[in-house]
Amino acid sequence: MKAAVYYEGGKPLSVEDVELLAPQSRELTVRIAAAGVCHSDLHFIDGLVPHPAPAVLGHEGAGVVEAVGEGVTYVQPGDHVILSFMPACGQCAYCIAGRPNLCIAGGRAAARGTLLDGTTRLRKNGEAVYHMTCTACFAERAVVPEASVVKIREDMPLDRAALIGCGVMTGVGAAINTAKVAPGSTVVVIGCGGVGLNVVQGAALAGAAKIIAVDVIDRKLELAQQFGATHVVNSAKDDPVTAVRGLSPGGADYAFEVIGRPDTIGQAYDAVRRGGMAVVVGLAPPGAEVSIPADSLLGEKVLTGSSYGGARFRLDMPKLVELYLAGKLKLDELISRTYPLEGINDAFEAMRQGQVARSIITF
Ligand code: PAD
Ligand code: ZN
Repeated sequence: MKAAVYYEGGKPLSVEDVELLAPQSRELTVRIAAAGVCHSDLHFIDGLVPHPAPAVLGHEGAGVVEAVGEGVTYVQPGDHVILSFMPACGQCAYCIAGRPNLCIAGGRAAARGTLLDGTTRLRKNGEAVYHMTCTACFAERAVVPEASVVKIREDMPLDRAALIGCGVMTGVGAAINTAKVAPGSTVVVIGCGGVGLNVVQGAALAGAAKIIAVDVIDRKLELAQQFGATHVVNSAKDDPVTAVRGLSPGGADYAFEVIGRPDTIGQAYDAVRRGGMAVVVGLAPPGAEVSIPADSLLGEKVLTGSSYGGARFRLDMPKLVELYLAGKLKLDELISRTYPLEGINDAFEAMRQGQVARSIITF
């Protein structure tokens, strides 16, 4: 089958034939319908974050179950699924506590680039090829753990469903699950790309009164207004913290950093009021550090991260499908461009240049 293979950071992906083995116990094969292009993949491609290599990247996907391995009970061939990039084991303390986004076994598999059993189903010339986050969906097919799929309604378009697999769940979930944005509150979102736009729409869904979008590209700010932003700040021109304090004296109730940079994490923290909450969604490179004025902590500010929107996948993703089908969640507006797999490096270049909200690869 055709897949986009990552060989090393700093080099483009290589679209070539790789071999996909049959699913083993508690695994299944998904025929990928569409895969979203997320900045987390780009961090690996640009060499900012390491990944075992060679590997098939892609973690925002949806498709149709084609075959199931022994012991699979949750789905059968023909079922439509969204891939979850955290294969929650269901047995560790985090899973039991209702925080499967922090699953120990899933996190370990992702770090190794293997499936849950520590091995891979991808081969090139007989040699192992790694799977990003057990999903590896920049490929015509993927073998994934049963724990990596969320079954959805068959009338949900699969290209829209793919976006829920990362950007939408991460962004909307950061607002609704992690911050629990309260109706009437003031929210700042710094970085309005594919994920940040979903923080904006998550805050709007939660009933925020003021949503201040911050980006360095005017086109992103226009998009943010489409997704529910009430005010915009181009931080290449204006200091965002001063602008937020002008719009919301004392600071915002919540601020989200959706880029992955220490300086913008600092802006998010500075933009919230005493007792407010700053939420980091962006993935910073290993070793990056942020510092905050220690005395500000006595103002009871909260600085936290949000991983995968604090989601409980099989509960939250079908709800996002329902919201879309009810006309209450914007997904069509997110898809700026559609590329074939062969165009995947162009899709990442468009992301680097800030030209798109989201691009999808369709098969
Ligand atoms: P994207 O490239 O679509 O969006 C990034 C946005 O940030 C763009 O609109 C940029 O113009 C804007 N930007 C860049 N620099 C600045 C700056 N200095 N000030 C203001 N705006 C700026 O990326 P994305 O939305 O796909 O991903 C965003 C981050 O979220 C990225 O770090 C990714 O790895 C991370 C992520 N985290 C999770 C999670 O579970 N926490 C999941 C998915 C993605
Ligand atoms: Zn992602």
